[in-house]
Amino acid sequence: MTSPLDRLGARKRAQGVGDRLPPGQYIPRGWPVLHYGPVPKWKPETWDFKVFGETADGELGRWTWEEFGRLPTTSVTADLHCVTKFSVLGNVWTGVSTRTFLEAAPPAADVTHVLVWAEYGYSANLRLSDFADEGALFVTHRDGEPLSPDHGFPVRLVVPHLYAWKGPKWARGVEYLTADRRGFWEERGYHNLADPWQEQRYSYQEEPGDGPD
Ligand SMILES: Nc1nc2c(c(=O)[nH]1)N[C@H]1C(S)=C(S)[C@@H](COP(=O)(O)O)O[C@H]1N2
Ligand SMILES: [Mo]
Repeated sequence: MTSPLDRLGARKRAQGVGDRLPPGQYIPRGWPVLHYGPVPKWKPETWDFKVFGETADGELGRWTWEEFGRLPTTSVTADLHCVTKFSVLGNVWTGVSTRTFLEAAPPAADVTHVLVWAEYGYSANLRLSDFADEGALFVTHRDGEPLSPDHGFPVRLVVPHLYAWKGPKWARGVEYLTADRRGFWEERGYHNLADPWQEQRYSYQEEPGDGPD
């Protein structure tokens, strides 16, 4: 007799994803749209991207849309894991590396965390090391196509090694912090760290030291 777990393993192998799907995740049809609140209207004349908070020189980093468009871009192939359990595999993300902003507007020496801010006050907090991960990009394109408005046009953060709520759509800036501060979903019961391989879904699973009180 095959157990339900064996059958699950067989199905994943049949889909050719093997060990690539984190525990509890499934592959949906297409690319679902998921967010809280309305899709913001994009106004290129007033749009800007800011790096603020505890910068090394105390100055603000600011890019207009035109200036943002002149930043170097890079591509990363990665999977997207939503805490509601869908995973969209093999996306080719193109955008500006978080490291580009860390170099252009460096954080002060005692910065440990960042809050990434988006339209309407959405935010997600990240450890500086997670934010600086090689795969983390402020994404403008997926599979060579510009993001659609509901997927975050013009710019969203993607942090492939964490659950997708850590990647704000319609991103507008980064705040450098010298102490951790919970973002939008982290204040509403989601795990502070969000590693899908450890199934860090909810704040009640946090261990001492995983997050601020
Ligand atoms: N601004 C904003 N970004 C957001 C969210 C949100 O509510 N607002 N939801 C997050 C969550 S929970 C997920 S799973 C992904 C979904 O991205 P998608 O709609 O492109 O699949 O966006 C993330 N980014
Ligand atoms: Mo999500």
